[in-house]
Formats: sequence, C-alpha cells, structure tokens
Amino acid sequence: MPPSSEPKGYDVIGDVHGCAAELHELLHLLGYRVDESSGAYAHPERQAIFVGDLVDRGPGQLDVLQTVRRMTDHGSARVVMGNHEFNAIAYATANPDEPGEFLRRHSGKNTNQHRAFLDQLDDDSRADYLDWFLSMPMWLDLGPIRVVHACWHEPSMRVVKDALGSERFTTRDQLVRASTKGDPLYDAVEVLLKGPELDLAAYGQPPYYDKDGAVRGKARVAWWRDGASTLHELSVMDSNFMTADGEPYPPLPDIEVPARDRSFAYAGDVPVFYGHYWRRGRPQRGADFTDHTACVDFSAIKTGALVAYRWSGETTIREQHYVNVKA
Ligand SMILES: [Mn+2]
Repeated sequence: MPPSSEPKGYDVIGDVHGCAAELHELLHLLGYRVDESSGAYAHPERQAIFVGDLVDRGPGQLDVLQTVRRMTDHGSARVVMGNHEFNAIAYATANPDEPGEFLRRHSGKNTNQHRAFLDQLDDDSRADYLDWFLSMPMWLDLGPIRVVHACWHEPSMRVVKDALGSERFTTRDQLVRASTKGDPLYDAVEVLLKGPELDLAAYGQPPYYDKDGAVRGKARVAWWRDGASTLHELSVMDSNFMTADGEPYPPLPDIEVPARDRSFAYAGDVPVFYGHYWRRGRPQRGADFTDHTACVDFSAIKTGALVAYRWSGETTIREQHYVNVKA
C-alpha cells in the first residue's frame, strides 16, 4: 500500500517465530510484492498487521525481522508486541536492583528458548532490533478492528496507559515495573501478552498435571467465549490433564466467578485478532474464532501453517477469510 493512502483492508498475520520461507510464501500468496525503491513488500490496496512473536525458534530470525521492519518503515505493515519481543528486551536489560542479573533471568530454560535469536543476530543488529521491539505498541485499536498478541482486556489496558502514558514502553523504569511480580503493570502486561489465567485454589479446585507431568494451579482463560461467566465456561482444560492420583481431571464446576475474572470474557462488537495460542488444523468456530474474535496463530513453527485473516470490512468473522490454513 502506498504510505499515504488508507488501506481497503487488513491482512492479519499470525506468530512468525523466525519462519522466513513461510513468511515470503504467505506474503506472495496475499498479493504483496517487493517495492523496488524501498525493498519492502507492499500491496496496492491493503496493509499487513503482525500479531507479534516474530522471533525465537525458527531458522530465519534476521530475514523475518528485516522483512517486517522494511514493511512497517514503508507503511505497508504494522506490528504489535508479542511476549517473545517483550522477553527479548527483558533478557537484554540489566536489573538495577540486582547487580549482574537481568530483568529476565539467563536461566538455561530462558536462554534455550531464546537461542535462535541470540545465535543468528550479531550484537549490533540485536541491539538495533531490540530498540525496535521496545517501540512496538502492545495493542492496536484501528476502529473497525482490534489487534493484540494474547488478550484484549480493557482494564489491563487502562493500567498500562496510566503507567506508560500510552500503549508502548518508553523508559527502562517501566520495564523494571513490568518485570516485577506483584506490580499492577506486571499483571496487566501478562494478561495482554500471555493471556489471563484463573487461580484454581481460589475456587477450591485442586491443581492438575499437564501432558508433561508438570503440576499447575492455574487454568488458562477462554476470554474469547462471549458470555462466559462461570469457572467451567471460562477455563481451558485439556482432556489429557490429570489429577494427583493419575485420574482424568474432572470437569470444573459451574461456579460463578467474581467481576474481575469475569471481565476477561470479550463482550465487544468490534472484531479482535490475536495470536499466541498455538492452534492446529482448520479454524474451528467456538475454539479458534467466534463472531467477534479470531486467532491467527496456527503453529507455523510446529508443522502447522503461517496463517493470515483477510479482513475487508466485515463486522463478524468468517471462516473462509482465513488464508493458508492446513486441511
Ligand atoms: Mn506468544
């Protein structure tokens, strides 16, 4: 799209995670071509929107970053921050309260998760892209559509706006607060970039063991379920979760939850696009999309597909507007 004109529609692209070949393929499929003067992919009438998590895991870290950044500089794309961009910044930022430590600890687990990004970029380009990550907004409200990495939650957005003055970070002090458990900014950023969770013990429910055998006391919130109001309706519980006795974890009861937890259920009429949740296969109504929410993360890095949703003005989500889904 020429930088000065309004797009006729948006192509919302899921978590890329360094999958450069898949990104070039998808952009071609969507009709984006490389503009000769700028070197950026552009579409004559449309704009691409990336839901974040450009980095980590895949073989084409630098290629993906160059491709997307050229597009955002040129005006043919926008991007919101994912938890992997936030983590990358925190990993590289010294913790002022603990000399020698970083806002995200350099533990084996954290470093391994970040390995591809650390290995594939040299120090200068890493610093340069970290500055770009910091400039990314945590959400986009474009009027007819909304975009966020994990969860659209207005109470959390208000906390961010009060603390930051906008939807993006500008100072290191804000990063410290956003990395400190117990700080309201930490909780708000967690909800927006990683998605909300419910504390099962607060509802008198036992912890469960997940497929890796790890014990967990929190359930992911199905915030996309419009009208959900009970513990059962709001929780995402997989059929392979077990109790401490090795039995299948029983269905959660229909306990009404208090206002704060209920506030996660998206009740807006404006379509929200998000990524983050590693969905598989063809998009399913109810689980992957509803009338007013659409997940675009279909696990590009894990034998899934890099998917886009081609939005052209509709006020309710249509399954056939997903592009490049796997059968
Ligand atoms: Mn994510």
